[in-house]
Amino acid sequence: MAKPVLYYCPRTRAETAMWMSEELGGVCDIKIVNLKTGDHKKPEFLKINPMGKVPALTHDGVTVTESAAICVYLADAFADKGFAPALNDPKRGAYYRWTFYAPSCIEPMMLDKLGGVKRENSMAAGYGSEEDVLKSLDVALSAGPYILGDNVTAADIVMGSLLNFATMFGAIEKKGKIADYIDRMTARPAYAKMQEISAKYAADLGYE
Ligand SMILES: N[C@@H](CCC(=O)N[C@@H](CS)C(=O)NCC(=O)O)C(=O)O
Repeated sequence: MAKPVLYYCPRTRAETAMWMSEELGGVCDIKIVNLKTGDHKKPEFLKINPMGKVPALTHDGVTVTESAAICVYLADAFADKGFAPALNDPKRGAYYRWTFYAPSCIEPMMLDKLGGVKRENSMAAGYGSEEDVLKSLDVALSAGPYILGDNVTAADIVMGSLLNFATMFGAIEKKGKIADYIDRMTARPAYAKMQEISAKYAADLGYE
Protein backbone atom coordinates (compact mmCIF):
# COMPACT_ATOMS: atom_id res chain seq x y z
CA MET A 1 0.00 0.00 0.00
CA ALA A 2 1.33 3.46 -0.91
CA LYS A 3 1.77 5.90 1.96
CA PRO A 4 -1.04 8.44 2.43
CA VAL A 5 -0.02 12.03 1.71
CA LEU A 6 -1.08 14.57 4.31
CA TYR A 7 -1.40 18.14 3.06
CA TYR A 8 -0.32 20.05 6.08
CA CYS A 9 0.58 23.47 7.44
CA PRO A 10 1.91 23.99 10.96
CA ARG A 11 -0.27 25.70 13.56
CA THR A 12 -3.51 24.65 11.88
CA ARG A 13 -6.09 21.90 12.20
CA ALA A 14 -3.71 19.77 10.11
CA GLU A 15 -1.95 19.08 13.40
CA THR A 16 -4.92 16.92 14.45
CA ALA A 17 -4.46 14.74 11.36
CA MET A 18 -0.72 14.61 11.96
CA TRP A 19 -1.34 13.54 15.55
CA MET A 20 -3.49 10.67 14.22
CA SER A 21 -0.78 9.73 11.75
CA GLU A 22 1.78 9.65 14.56
CA GLU A 23 -0.48 7.46 16.73
CA LEU A 24 -0.42 4.96 13.88
CA GLY A 25 3.38 5.14 13.61
CA GLY A 26 3.97 8.14 11.35
CA VAL A 27 2.15 6.59 8.40
CA CYS A 28 1.79 9.73 6.28
CA ASP A 29 4.14 11.53 3.98
CA ILE A 30 3.86 15.25 4.60
CA LYS A 31 3.29 17.79 1.87
CA ILE A 32 3.53 21.38 3.02
CA VAL A 33 0.73 23.71 1.99
CA ASN A 34 2.01 27.04 3.20
CA LEU A 35 -0.93 29.26 4.12
CA LYS A 36 1.36 32.28 4.36
CA THR A 37 2.32 32.05 0.71
CA GLY A 38 -1.20 31.16 -0.42
CA ASP A 39 -0.45 27.59 -1.51
CA HIS A 40 -3.93 26.61 -0.32
CA LYS A 41 -5.66 28.83 -2.88
CA LYS A 42 -3.59 27.70 -5.86
CA PRO A 43 -5.37 25.67 -8.56
CA GLU A 44 -3.25 22.57 -7.85
CA PHE A 45 -4.43 22.40 -4.23
CA LEU A 46 -8.00 23.52 -4.97
CA LYS A 47 -8.34 20.38 -7.09
CA ILE A 48 -7.74 18.41 -3.88
CA ASN A 49 -9.80 20.59 -1.58
CA PRO A 50 -12.08 23.14 -3.25
CA MET A 51 -12.44 24.77 0.18
CA GLY A 52 -8.80 25.80 -0.04
CA LYS A 53 -8.19 24.58 3.48
CA VAL A 54 -5.88 22.19 5.25
CA PRO A 55 -5.73 19.40 6.16
CA ALA A 56 -6.38 17.16 3.18
CA LEU A 57 -5.25 13.62 2.50
CA THR A 58 -4.73 11.61 -0.65
CA HIS A 59 -4.20 7.87 -0.63
CA ASP A 60 -4.40 5.27 -3.35
CA GLY A 61 -6.58 7.48 -5.53
CA VAL A 62 -8.81 8.50 -2.61
CA THR A 63 -9.09 12.11 -1.44
CA VAL A 64 -10.29 12.94 2.05
CA THR A 65 -10.76 16.41 3.52
CA GLU A 66 -11.99 17.50 6.98
CA SER A 67 -9.74 16.68 9.89
CA ALA A 68 -12.21 14.34 11.65
CA ALA A 69 -12.84 12.43 8.40
CA ILE A 70 -9.10 12.10 7.83
CA CYS A 71 -8.61 10.68 11.34
CA VAL A 72 -11.41 8.14 10.82
CA TYR A 73 -10.10 7.23 7.37
CA LEU A 74 -6.55 6.65 8.67
CA ALA A 75 -7.80 4.57 11.62
CA ASP A 76 -9.68 2.31 9.19
CA ALA A 77 -6.84 2.18 6.65
CA PHE A 78 -4.50 0.99 9.40
CA ALA A 79 -7.10 -1.07 11.25
CA ASP A 80 -4.47 -3.42 12.66
CA LYS A 81 -3.29 -0.56 14.93
CA GLY A 82 -6.60 -0.71 16.84
CA PHE A 83 -7.69 2.93 16.63
CA ALA A 84 -11.21 2.11 15.40
CA PRO A 85 -13.70 -0.45 16.67
CA ALA A 86 -14.55 -3.17 14.12
CA LEU A 87 -17.44 -2.44 11.75
CA ASN A 88 -19.65 -4.98 13.56
CA ASP A 89 -18.66 -3.79 17.05
CA PRO A 90 -21.61 -2.05 18.78
CA LYS A 91 -19.07 0.51 20.01
CA ARG A 92 -18.95 1.79 16.44
CA GLY A 93 -22.06 3.84 17.23
CA ALA A 94 -20.43 5.79 20.06
CA TYR A 95 -17.28 6.03 17.97
CA TYR A 96 -19.07 7.79 15.12
CA ARG A 97 -21.23 9.81 17.45
CA TRP A 98 -18.47 11.47 19.45
CA THR A 99 -15.98 11.76 16.57
CA PHE A 100 -18.48 13.89 14.66
CA TYR A 101 -19.92 15.60 17.71
CA ALA A 102 -16.62 17.45 18.12
CA PRO A 103 -16.61 19.34 14.78
CA SER A 104 -20.42 19.44 14.45
CA CYS A 105 -21.31 20.79 17.88
CA ILE A 106 -18.32 21.67 20.04
CA GLU A 107 -16.44 23.61 17.37
CA PRO A 108 -19.35 25.83 16.23
CA MET A 109 -20.17 26.54 19.88
CA MET A 110 -16.53 27.44 20.47
CA LEU A 111 -16.33 29.72 17.42
CA ASP A 112 -19.60 31.47 18.29
CA LYS A 113 -18.42 32.03 21.83
CA LEU A 114 -15.02 33.35 20.82
CA GLY A 115 -16.59 35.55 18.14
CA GLY A 116 -19.25 36.92 20.52
CA VAL A 117 -22.06 35.50 18.34
CA LYS A 118 -25.34 35.01 20.22
CA ARG A 119 -27.81 32.51 18.73
CA GLU A 120 -31.35 33.63 19.50
CA ASN A 121 -32.87 30.29 18.52
CA SER A 122 -31.13 27.33 20.15
CA MET A 123 -33.61 24.97 18.40
CA ALA A 124 -32.12 25.98 15.05
CA ALA A 125 -28.50 26.09 16.20
CA GLY A 126 -26.95 22.68 15.51
CA TYR A 127 -25.22 22.69 18.86
CA GLY A 128 -28.22 23.90 20.85
CA SER A 129 -26.59 25.94 23.58
CA GLU A 130 -23.30 26.03 25.42
CA GLU A 131 -25.00 24.31 28.35
CA ASP A 132 -26.25 21.48 26.09
CA VAL A 133 -22.74 20.99 24.71
CA LEU A 134 -21.15 20.83 28.14
CA LYS A 135 -23.79 18.36 29.38
CA SER A 136 -23.23 16.09 26.37
CA LEU A 137 -19.49 16.37 26.75
CA ASP A 138 -19.84 15.16 30.31
CA VAL A 139 -21.62 12.05 28.95
CA ALA A 140 -18.92 11.54 26.29
CA LEU A 141 -16.18 11.62 28.91
CA SER A 142 -17.98 9.59 31.56
CA ALA A 143 -16.92 6.08 30.41
CA GLY A 144 -13.24 6.97 30.76
CA PRO A 145 -10.36 6.94 30.58
CA TYR A 146 -11.16 7.30 26.85
CA ILE A 147 -14.39 7.91 24.98
CA LEU A 148 -15.01 4.23 24.29
CA GLY A 149 -13.68 3.14 27.67
CA ASP A 150 -10.28 1.52 27.98
CA ASN A 151 -9.09 1.84 24.38
CA VAL A 152 -8.01 5.06 22.77
CA THR A 153 -9.46 5.55 19.27
CA ALA A 154 -9.55 8.17 16.52
CA ALA A 155 -12.53 9.68 18.37
CA ASP A 156 -10.15 10.63 21.17
CA ILE A 157 -7.64 12.24 18.83
CA VAL A 158 -10.39 14.40 17.32
CA MET A 159 -11.97 15.20 20.69
CA GLY A 160 -8.67 15.61 22.54
CA SER A 161 -7.29 17.95 19.92
CA LEU A 162 -10.39 20.13 19.81
CA LEU A 163 -10.82 20.31 23.59
CA ASN A 164 -7.18 21.23 23.92
CA PHE A 165 -7.70 24.16 21.53
CA ALA A 166 -11.06 25.13 23.06
CA THR A 167 -9.59 25.36 26.57
CA MET A 168 -6.40 27.04 25.35
CA PHE A 169 -8.48 29.84 23.79
CA GLY A 170 -10.85 30.04 26.78
CA ALA A 171 -14.00 28.78 25.01
CA ILE A 172 -14.32 25.91 27.49
CA GLU A 173 -13.03 25.98 31.03
CA LYS A 174 -10.25 23.50 31.72
CA LYS A 175 -11.48 21.78 34.83
CA GLY A 176 -12.71 18.43 36.18
CA LYS A 177 -13.19 15.57 33.71
CA ILE A 178 -12.34 17.82 30.76
CA ALA A 179 -8.99 18.81 32.27
CA ASP A 180 -8.13 15.21 33.20
CA TYR A 181 -9.01 14.03 29.70
CA ILE A 182 -6.95 16.73 27.94
CA ASP A 183 -3.97 16.05 30.21
CA ARG A 184 -4.26 12.30 29.52
CA MET A 185 -4.47 12.83 25.77
CA THR A 186 -1.68 15.40 25.49
CA ALA A 187 0.61 13.17 27.59
CA ARG A 188 0.63 10.64 24.76
CA PRO A 189 3.98 10.14 22.99
CA ALA A 190 2.32 10.64 19.59
CA TYR A 191 1.10 14.08 20.68
CA ALA A 192 4.64 15.00 21.71
CA LYS A 193 5.98 13.69 18.41
CA MET A 194 3.44 15.73 16.45
CA GLN A 195 4.40 18.82 18.47
CA GLU A 196 8.07 18.20 17.77
CA ILE A 197 7.52 17.82 14.02
CA SER A 198 5.18 20.81 13.91
CA ALA A 199 7.59 23.01 15.84
CA LYS A 200 10.29 22.19 13.31
CA TYR A 201 8.07 23.03 10.33
CA ALA A 202 6.81 26.16 12.11
CA ALA A 203 10.37 27.37 12.69
CA ASP A 204 11.45 26.55 9.12
CA LEU A 205 8.45 28.38 7.63
CA GLY A 206 8.53 31.29 10.07
CA TYR A 207 5.30 30.49 11.90
CA GLU A 208 6.68 31.23 15.40
N1 LIG B 1 -13.54 21.89 8.89
C1 LIG B 1 -12.17 21.88 8.44
C2 LIG B 1 -11.57 23.23 8.74
C3 LIG B 1 -10.23 23.40 8.09
C4 LIG B 1 -9.72 24.81 8.28
O1 LIG B 1 -10.49 25.76 8.54
N2 LIG B 1 -8.41 24.97 8.10
C5 LIG B 1 -7.83 26.30 8.21
C6 LIG B 1 -6.55 26.21 9.05
S1 LIG B 1 -6.89 25.71 10.70
C7 LIG B 1 -7.40 26.78 6.84
O2 LIG B 1 -6.90 26.00 6.04
N3 LIG B 1 -7.60 28.07 6.58
C8 LIG B 1 -7.15 28.69 5.36
C9 LIG B 1 -8.23 29.49 4.69
O3 LIG B 1 -9.41 29.26 4.94
O4 LIG B 1 -7.88 30.35 3.91
C10 LIG B 1 -11.40 20.75 9.12
O5 LIG B 1 -11.71 20.41 10.26
O6 LIG B 1 -10.51 20.20 8.49
